[in-house]
Amino acid sequence: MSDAAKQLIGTAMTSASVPKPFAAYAPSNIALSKYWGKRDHARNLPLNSSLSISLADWGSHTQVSPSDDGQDHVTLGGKELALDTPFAAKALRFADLFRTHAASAPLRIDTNNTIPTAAGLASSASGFAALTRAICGCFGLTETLSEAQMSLIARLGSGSATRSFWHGFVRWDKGTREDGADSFAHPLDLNWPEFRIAILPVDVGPKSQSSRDGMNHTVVTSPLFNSWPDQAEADCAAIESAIKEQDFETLGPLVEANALAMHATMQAARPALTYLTSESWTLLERLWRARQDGLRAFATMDAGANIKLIFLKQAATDVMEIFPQAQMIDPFSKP
Ligand code: 2P0
Repeated sequence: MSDAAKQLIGTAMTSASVPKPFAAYAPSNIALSKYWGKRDHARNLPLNSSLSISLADWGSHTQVSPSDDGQDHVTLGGKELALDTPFAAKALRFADLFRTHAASAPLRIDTNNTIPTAAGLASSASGFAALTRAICGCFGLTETLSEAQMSLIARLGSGSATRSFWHGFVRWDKGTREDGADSFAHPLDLNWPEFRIAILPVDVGPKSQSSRDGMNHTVVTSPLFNSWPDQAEADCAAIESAIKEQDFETLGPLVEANALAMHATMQAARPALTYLTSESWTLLERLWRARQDGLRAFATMDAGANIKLIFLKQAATDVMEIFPQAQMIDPFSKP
């Protein structure tokens, strides 16, 4: 069966120019309505739509250039990586999608992440989005391919990368086509300057299980997963409406409920999968107690132990007092 992303690349590469160095940036993102479960593994096609907020200047800077010694090179944070390390191998496998049409193009891929290591946030979303932009720029395709088309292509690297092409709120429509032609993201195109995010780091080490494996294990073994895709689709629509109305009192509870429902599907998997640790739950309990005392902040959690809070600017002082370790992000600040 044909693949829409590969077809797009193939068509675009017929007008590729001689490779030249090109640097790109993409922000990381946090899903407010989660992507959890695939209908197609090879294409990272999701079972449900999702909606995220981008993390402004927390993301990935990637430069792709023609290599001057005939060999591929991959660096991360200024350090040259062996080409068989997972990061280098994944980046080159992705670059190969383009190079099947320009086979003799050895490349240098230099990536620097600006996400504080202490925040413990995975960067595959910003990494594959920045890599897609930089490869397209290197081959002179930035006029040929739209942002939406690049979002569709980045999906082949990592699902969450689909949402990392814009600042602010971004929705990834699941699409229904088998070739993935209608599964890409678009920005909601609205400003909400008071909107804030705080990261509460819990465990900044590598994940116990990759989200890719965790997702698949949940889909295959969790008896609670059956109810997830419809619920997630409904949550995504309701969360989009609440954002458009800038109705935080509706948005916050929906975001928290969506994250807890995703984690419930994992806990019901056989054997159970849990990314949340006792420290995560302690923080959630502290949040819930603070909410009873009037704090207007809500939590979301991904495939890791860290807690992320959403709130409005007026709650920032209280959030910092209750959670002094919070790392604050202003997603609509101008970079
Ligand atoms: C999300 N996560 O919507 C969800 C919530 C984790 C929990 O997208 O297999 O690394 O590369 O498509 O994008 C993490 O999954 O998975 C993720 P692949 P990805 O942000």
